[in-house]
Amino acid sequence: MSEAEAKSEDPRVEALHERMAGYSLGGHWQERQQAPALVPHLWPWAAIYECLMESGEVIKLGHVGDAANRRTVQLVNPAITNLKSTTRTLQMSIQLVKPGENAECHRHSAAALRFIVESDGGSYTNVDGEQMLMEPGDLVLTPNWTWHDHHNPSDTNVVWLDVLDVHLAKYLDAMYGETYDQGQADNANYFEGASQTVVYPDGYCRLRFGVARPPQDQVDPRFVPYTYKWRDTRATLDALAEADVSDPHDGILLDFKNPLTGGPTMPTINCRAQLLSPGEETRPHNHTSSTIYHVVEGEGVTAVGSGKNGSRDLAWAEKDCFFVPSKSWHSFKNTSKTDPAILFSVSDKPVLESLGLYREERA
Ligand code: 1HN
Repeated sequence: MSEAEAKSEDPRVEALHERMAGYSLGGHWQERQQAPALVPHLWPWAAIYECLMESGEVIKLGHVGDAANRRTVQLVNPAITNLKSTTRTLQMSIQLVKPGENAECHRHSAAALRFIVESDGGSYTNVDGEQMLMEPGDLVLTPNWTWHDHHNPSDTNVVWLDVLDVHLAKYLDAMYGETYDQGQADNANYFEGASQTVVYPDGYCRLRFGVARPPQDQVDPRFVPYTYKWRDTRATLDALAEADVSDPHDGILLDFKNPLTGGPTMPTINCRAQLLSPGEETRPHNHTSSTIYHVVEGEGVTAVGSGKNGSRDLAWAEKDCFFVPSKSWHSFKNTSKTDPAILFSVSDKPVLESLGLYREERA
């Protein structure tokens, strides 16, 4: 119904509207405010990096209770700058930890992951006691309610992408958290400090939750701390490219599966890596999940087109980040004739699927 039709000349209808408003009631036929449609967008790495490095000069990394308890530059969808949010559900930010710095320990209901962009391999995140070393391309999971603190004992910067489902958790009024000292206050072995001690060495999770593992496990399989090494992911992409096992809409496509359930990476966030062969052009598709991409290597164009969200050709190069909204038709082109292009991406697909809201259309 159009606005003109909804507005009545009839004084009884106007009076009804007023009376209903007084009771906090509304009529189905009345106008309402629509949430703005999210727009496709590309954040060039040069702009992100320039601001991140500047933040390294002027923002001092604070304690865990401070606003600057992490030094991250956040990707903001231009349609919802007031929310400082990348998508309706997810936040992608880029974090810098300088040599000698530590980001203190906390945990929260929101699930988080890190995808490493720049590191000499000497930095690590401690997740529930495991020292997870960070090398470029590694994916480190910090599922809901796992303790995590970040450490850079090396002499070069470490830079990574943070992805959290904070906006979904906030929308559901389910965001909560605590700092390590609060969480340990009633623990007999109370450890007064801002960091966890390292209990498990790097790689423990891949053994502990590997294909040979204890038969009766007490852990909740949906929330296991885990690291996927880029050397393994890259080798799989290359092997499949060699075997030519390609998806018409996404090229060579890998899901980062939960190691125990075989389901999505985490209950609210799915991660993928995809390889587009030199010169490859994919067919368009659209789906109700929305996706944030990061270019691991190569260059190309993602054509995003849909009436409501506008139409854009997002031309990307190494390390750029870009967003494709829900229900937007999109296709990829690797513009190099000689080199593969590799994208890492995160989406809220598991949320849509688990609620029966996932739908895909393919051309
Ligand atoms: C958070 O806890 C981290 O632990 C990074 O490193 C980014 C963005 C929003 C909310 C919490 C971290 C975050 C965050």
